[in-house]
Amino acid sequence: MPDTLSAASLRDETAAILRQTAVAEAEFGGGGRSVRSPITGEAIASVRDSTADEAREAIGRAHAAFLRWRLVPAPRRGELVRLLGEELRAHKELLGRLVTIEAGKVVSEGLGEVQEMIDICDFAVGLSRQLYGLTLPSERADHRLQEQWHPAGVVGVISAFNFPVAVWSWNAALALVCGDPVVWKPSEKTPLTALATQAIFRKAVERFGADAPDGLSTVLVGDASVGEALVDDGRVPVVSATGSTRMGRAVGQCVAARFGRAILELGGNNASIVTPSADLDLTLRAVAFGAMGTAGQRCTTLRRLIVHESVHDALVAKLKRVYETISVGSPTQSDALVGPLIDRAAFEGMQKALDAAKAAGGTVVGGERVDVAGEDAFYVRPALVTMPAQTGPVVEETFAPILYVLKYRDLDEAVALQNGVPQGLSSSIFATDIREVERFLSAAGSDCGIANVNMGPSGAEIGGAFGGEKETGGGRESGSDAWKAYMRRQTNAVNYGRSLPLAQGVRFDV
Ligand code: UN1
Repeated sequence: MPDTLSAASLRDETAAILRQTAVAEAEFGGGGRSVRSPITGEAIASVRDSTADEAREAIGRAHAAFLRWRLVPAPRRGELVRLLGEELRAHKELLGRLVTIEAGKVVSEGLGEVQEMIDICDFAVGLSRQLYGLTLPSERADHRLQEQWHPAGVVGVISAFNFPVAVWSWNAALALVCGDPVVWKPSEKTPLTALATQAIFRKAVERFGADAPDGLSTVLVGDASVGEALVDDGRVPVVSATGSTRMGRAVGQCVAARFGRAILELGGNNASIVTPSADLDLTLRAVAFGAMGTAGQRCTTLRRLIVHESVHDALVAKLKRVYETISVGSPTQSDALVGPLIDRAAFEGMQKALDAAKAAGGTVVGGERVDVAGEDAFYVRPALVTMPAQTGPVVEETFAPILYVLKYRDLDEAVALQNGVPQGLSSSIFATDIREVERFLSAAGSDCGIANVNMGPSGAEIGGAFGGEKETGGGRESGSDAWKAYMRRQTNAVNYGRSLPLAQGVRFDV
């Protein structure tokens, strides 16, 4: 392994970043959980796990914070989020670098993740003056109907390694302006970026002043027992969970059993349809980013390419060349476009899926391990797999850079293939024929929460609602009116007259 990739330098750099963001020394050294950088696979810090009891105490503090924070005017709450956005701007390079070190993202994606946090803060600041309800006509004389949105309570956030900080910010920025404290359990694989984010949040709180109660934001590093404490606690009315469908099914059922609200953002098995009218050069570039960006480790990664038979062979030939030449390497040591997989399990999962694809008649290009930094780092050449049918691993989400290519004859068949998997997060069509585009976007088209045109399924902006249907869980986060999930709706009927007419003409004269 070259010296420049040694863990010592990554460990030193990590410690320097954490100190500069004012994370206490004790928080990242001497704990029982060792944190590894996927860049080299070696330990860069060790953190202490919270216990389930500590989690319950933290929820108690967050609930006490809620009782005060809900009374702070929403635009003033927005001021805290504005300051958070400012602190994130000031720390963009440092936090982006830490995302690269801890999650293995290439440099521009590490920075892009922090930009996404800044964007949602800006969005939430504006939102803090727009948490509006409706006024509705009443059927009764001298009556008025209205709805108001009130803070819901503590929001639990469970996030995954692949967007180690942005997903927290989608939830936290909205929750905070909505009047809700946040208790966050980050992925066990990426606690350091969470600790740094929390330290950055503390800076915003210090500048904000005394009306920010303690316990507005808490990070709980720990295993499933910490997640369970969040999920089971009646003082946490909203739980937002990002991760596998298996995890989400368990979380959703527990939260539902106590009549809490779960916002679930689970697996994706996203497809793009390439039609005969597609601009193939643009398609090629979009497919490359969609399928290989973030080393295939986005929920929105392009995993299935459904190509019209008239353009299939030409596009596959071009794609093969891109797959054979795409740069795979260390995100800190090169300007490679594809960084490492998160760990050995991810690599093994990828190999298993490729074996299953071959057994189902698939032809595989790529997929082999690339030695960049020794045996504890898992770099792979992305895999392009032409499949005879949508069977076997094609209907599952494998969190790795595998793109399955399928052939179709008419658009109905393509849409049926696109919709023919259990997941329903994101999708796209490449077409310049407006009829085909509109059919894809119609009620009989894509069944996903996101449906794009002439771009891949990944890389969403924060302004739209983010999430998907079916096994993706149905939750919506980020933009549009996703904020409503963080508040409780109250309908008010107000009688300003002297008589008491009853609705529906009911009479009850005493
Ligand atoms: C995820 O992979 O969990 O749309 C979220 C995108 C990003 C978010 C992905 N803005 O690809």
